[in-house]
Amino acid sequence: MSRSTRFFVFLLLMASLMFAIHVSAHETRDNGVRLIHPFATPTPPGAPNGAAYMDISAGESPVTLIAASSPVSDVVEIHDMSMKDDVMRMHRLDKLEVDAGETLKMRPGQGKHLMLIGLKQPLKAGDRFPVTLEFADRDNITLEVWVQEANEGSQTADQHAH
Ligand SMILES: [Cu+2]
Repeated sequence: MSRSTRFFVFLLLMASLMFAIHVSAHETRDNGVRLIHPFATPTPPGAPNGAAYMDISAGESPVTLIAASSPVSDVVEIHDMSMKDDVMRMHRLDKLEVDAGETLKMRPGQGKHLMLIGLKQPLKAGDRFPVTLEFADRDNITLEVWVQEANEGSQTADQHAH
């Protein structure tokens, strides 16, 4: 292969790699925070609530999430889960703090999540919808959330958040 052919092949490889990353995962970077692969799990028809997950990666300063909202539900609350009397329960948090240099991974069934309360329609795999995050220490950020099965969304986030 000539030098220029090799370079062309290299460019093609890079382009296809970037395309592959682009179609399988997404993230938003803003002012020292990375919001990696926001996703929500599908809901059955008539389900009142849904849940959304993402990785929040803080840069040189901490990140404090204080509220969220979305057009798909009446309310969005920050939730955590805990065991009480052998039953897993959810409770609302006033805020969610991520220390500088740390990454918080939200995963289905594992604790922290955004609760979409009062869904206006079922969430179907393949749908996308916006969520706006409100922070104590920075401007609001609006993200696109992808509706994916729990396994698919979690695996994609894990691969992306290295
Ligand atoms: Cu919840």
